[in-house]
Amino acid sequence: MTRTILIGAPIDSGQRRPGCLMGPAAFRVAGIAAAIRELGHEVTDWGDLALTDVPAATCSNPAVDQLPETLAWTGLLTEKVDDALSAGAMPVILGGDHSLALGSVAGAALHARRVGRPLFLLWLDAHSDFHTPMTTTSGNLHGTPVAYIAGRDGFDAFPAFPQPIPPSRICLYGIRSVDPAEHAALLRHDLAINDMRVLDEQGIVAPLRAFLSKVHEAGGLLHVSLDVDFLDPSIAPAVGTTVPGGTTFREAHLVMELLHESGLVTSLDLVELNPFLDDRGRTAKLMVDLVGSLMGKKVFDRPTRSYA
Ligand code: HAR
Ligand code: MN
Ligand code: MN
Ligand code: MN
Repeated sequence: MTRTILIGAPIDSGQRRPGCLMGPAAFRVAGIAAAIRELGHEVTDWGDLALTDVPAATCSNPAVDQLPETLAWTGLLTEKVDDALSAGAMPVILGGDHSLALGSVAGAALHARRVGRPLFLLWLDAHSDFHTPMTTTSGNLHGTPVAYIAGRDGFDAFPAFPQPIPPSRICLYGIRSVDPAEHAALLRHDLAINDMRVLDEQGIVAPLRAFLSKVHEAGGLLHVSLDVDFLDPSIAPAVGTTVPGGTTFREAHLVMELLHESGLVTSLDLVELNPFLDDRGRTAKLMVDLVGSLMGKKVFDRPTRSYA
């Protein structure tokens, strides 16, 4: 039994297409609490967070959009995710665009530092999100969290990341859209880059098992950040930044099943769902089904490989 805490994060300051702020409501309508509870877990819903105060802020790249809002959300999420972990629960953050990971992973890092365990990051996404506020050309801060988490320079407007995750503990999975500045920076950092070419060639299982073994051996905490566009747009249309060639229904479920079996996941983001673009809730429902697999839903209860 896992104690889970749902944290609604109606954030859409990380990009310019309205709609992600309806994400938390759509996850609830699609039955996320019941789906987790049915599997024997405890669910507490902290409701939706709200900003009370948005201090002015600027940065030297004029392209950067909605910096003050994103900074305020980052501070709030950092605190709430740390609180949920410190209460002994698994926070499930209902986004909101991917800029929320600037805060959610910072909260996990604060907690990891306090308990003296290494934090690992699995980034399930079409995008590498490795821009800094200095390199982004779109100005959309949802394209920057991995760089912040890895401790790259260029985040002067942000609080220093609590304890940057060494790139060797970060695994990008499913990527197929990388901008030139991100590409150049990725070549200088030692992240596990499992782009779709790697997954086509090696299969969806082997690179994930290799990463999970590392987490297990290090006694690590594992934050999983699931972007809707990790999935192929044909099965998950409700996202503003679709990229063809994503994971299939079964590949995505298999990733979630392996994560469950590992017993290693300690916090989870669900991001980039834009319900305004959905087709009768199918993307929201698929995301909830995937959470079910991550929390232990299976067809047959056969003995499984454990990392614990
Ligand atoms: N790399 C592009 C940019 O920085 C697109 C980023 C899109 N990011 C997300 N999250 N949708 O992965 O603008
Ligand atoms: Mn706190
Ligand atoms: Mn993303
Ligand atoms: Mn993405």
